[in-house]
Formats: sequence, structure tokens, C-alpha cells
Amino acid sequence: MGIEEKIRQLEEELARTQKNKATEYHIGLLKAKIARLKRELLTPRKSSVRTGGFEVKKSGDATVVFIGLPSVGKSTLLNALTGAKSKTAAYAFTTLNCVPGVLEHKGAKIQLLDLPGIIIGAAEGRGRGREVLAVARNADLVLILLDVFQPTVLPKIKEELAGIGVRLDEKPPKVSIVKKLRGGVEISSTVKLTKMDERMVVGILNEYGLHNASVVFHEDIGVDQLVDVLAGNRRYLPSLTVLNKVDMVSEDYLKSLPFDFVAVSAERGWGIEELKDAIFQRLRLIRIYTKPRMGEADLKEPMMLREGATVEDVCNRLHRDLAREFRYALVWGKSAKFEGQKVGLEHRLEDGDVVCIVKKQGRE
Ligand SMILES: Nc1nc2c(ncn2[C@@H]2O[C@H](COP(=O)(O)OP(=O)(O)OP(=O)(O)O)[C@@H](O)[C@H]2O)c(=O)[nH]1
Ligand SMILES: [Mg+2]
Repeated sequence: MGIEEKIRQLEEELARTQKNKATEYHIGLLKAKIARLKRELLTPRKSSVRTGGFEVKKSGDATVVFIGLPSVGKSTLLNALTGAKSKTAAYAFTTLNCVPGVLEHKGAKIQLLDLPGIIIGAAEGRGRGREVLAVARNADLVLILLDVFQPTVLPKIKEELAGIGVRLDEKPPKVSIVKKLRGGVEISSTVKLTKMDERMVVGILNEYGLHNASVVFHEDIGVDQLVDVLAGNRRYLPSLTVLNKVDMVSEDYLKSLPFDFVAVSAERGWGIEELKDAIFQRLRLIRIYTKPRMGEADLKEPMMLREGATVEDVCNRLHRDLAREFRYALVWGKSAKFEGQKVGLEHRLEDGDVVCIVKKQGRE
């Protein structure tokens, strides 16, 4: 029996099994088995290493991929955001390759990737969907584009992404698993575990070939998340849901939709500036301006870093050896307690800060 067939059988069994206290354990193990087999399926076999032209070199400060059904307006949107010229048309599967564009916004160069439309079932290999979805794994943000008349497809698209190991808007579970040589499975936790009992944890670990291990839970997680940790190939990415073609509906209709989205009309150019801001914000980019010791900060070309970046990150971006030669830094802006505060390498910066690095020799 092939792996796909096995997965199908297990999924049918899972669907058949009624969910209750008595079947909980069985269901947990079924889920773990399915996830393990799906991982095997995702690992490229030697003959299918070529991914068929969807690979694009990452460039700029961050990469955003467009995922959506055919004809929702992905290419029209790329063109509206960047001035690129991706082919658009009123029929499905107009775009057949990965078409890159660059969005320049607030000093950031953001790479946007327009992709062919996916169909539901793509993660299982329908169409060239799996290759399309795989591009999302390497992105920094997944932009899900919906047609205003097909809003209900949103959870299905998220499922497709989940099917190739992409977890949207989730944090990696706080669990540490360390293999041991003997002693069985040892479980401890710093929080109360309510979603799995010991037997379940051990059963799932065994399913992944772990019979001796020490597991520490720092978070109350369920079966799916534990399986994610064991599978180990998950990508945790932020997402942004965008609704296109809003020129065709009323405001009341938009208000009735039960999820958050950015509304645009790619064709008419509506909501494009708001979308640029939303992309920038979801990428959690921050702008840092460097300043020489004597002289003014360069306010034209900010250095783009991620939220949480420190003075050390600035040093590393400027020069390989700078962190070693670092004496202190002066900071102006939101992260500084007062203007020109003297700080160390570990100081966390905020959007718009001005930083002056002082080296050991006393020069800037
Ligand atoms: N009314 C309206 N039509 C739009 C809008 N944006 C795109 N369209 C139309 O929708 C159709 C499909 O647009 P594309 O940009 O080619 O869609 P796509 O998602 O790239 O399609 P594939 O590449 O086939 O997956 C075209 O006929 C566009 O003119 C919009 O904001 N409003
Ligand atoms: Mg297209």
C-alpha cells in the first residue's frame, strides 16, 4: 500500500471515530500517525527534487507571497502595489510561474511573489499546488487573497497551508524534548496540562520512535501541537487576509463578514495605501537611522530590522567586526529613556530610533 493510500485510510478512520473520552487516546494516536506519514510524503523523493521553476531568490528586507484561488486578482494586485507587469486575465490559471515584484514602502524594499492560483486539495498534490504552496514556506508573510464573492474559502486555504506544515499566526509550542538512552519517557511541566494525559504523550512520542526522552511542557498544548513539535519541519508565519474586488459589493455586505481583512479593489486602486501599511506592520519591520558621532543622522535611508532587534543587530548589519570593536551606543527615539541615552549591545530598539555607534578606539 502506498503512503497516500495509508493516509486516506487513517483519515477515514479518524472521520468515522466518534469523539469522546473513551476514544480520545485512539484519536490522538491516529492524528500522530497521519502527521508522520504526511511528513514522509513531504520529504522530496530523489526523483522529484526539481520544483519546476517556482523558486525565486529572496531579496530585499522581507518576502511576501500571494496565495489564493485562480482569478481572485493576485496579479492585478501585484501590479497595483509595485508597478510590475504580471499578466492578468479573466480566465483561471493566467499566471503559470512565480512573478516577483518589489514594493517600496517607508524605506523598506519588500519582495512580493505572485503565484499561480491554487485549488482546494493542492497540499495533497492536486494541480501544481504543492509546489506553489511550498514557496510560502520560505516567505516572511503569507498574503491570502480572497475574491469578495468567495469569502468562505478562507479556512480551506489555511488548511491547505497547514497541509504543507505552515502554521499561520501561531507561535512554536513551548515544549522541549530531549532524547535519552534509557529510562523511558519522563514528563514534567511548569503549567497544568489539561489537553493530554501522560498516556497520550507517551503514545504519541512512541509513534515518532521516541521511547526514551525527557519532555518538559512550558505551555498547555494539545495533540496537534505536540505532533508539530515532533515533526520538526513546521514553519510559523504571520498572515494577512485581503479581500479583493470590493468595488462589486456594498459596505453592508463587507460588514457582515465574520473575519478580519483588508478590503481592496486592485483594479480601481482602492485600499492600496492601507494595504501597504498593513503589510509593513504585519512584517513587524522597524526603521533604524544611523548617525555618525559628529554630524546628522541619515534620515533618507533607514536600516530595516525586525521588531525586537538590538544594537548588536545594527552592528552586525553595518560591519562584521563592529560588535567586537563596540564601546557603547547613543540612542535617540522611542526606546531611549532620554535623548542620547548611552546603551550597550543588548539594548532593544524601536521603530524610528536614531543610533550612533561608538567604537573602542573612540572613533565612530
Ligand atoms: N471588479 C474587479 N475585478 C478585478 C479586480 N481585480 C482583478 N479583477 C479581475 O479579475 C480577473 C482575474 O485577475 P488576475 O489578476 O489575472 O487574477 P489572478 O488571481 O492573478 O489569477 P490566476 O493567475 O489565474 O490565478 C481579471 O479579469 C481582472 O480584471 C477588482 O478589484 N475588481
Ligand atoms: Mg495571476
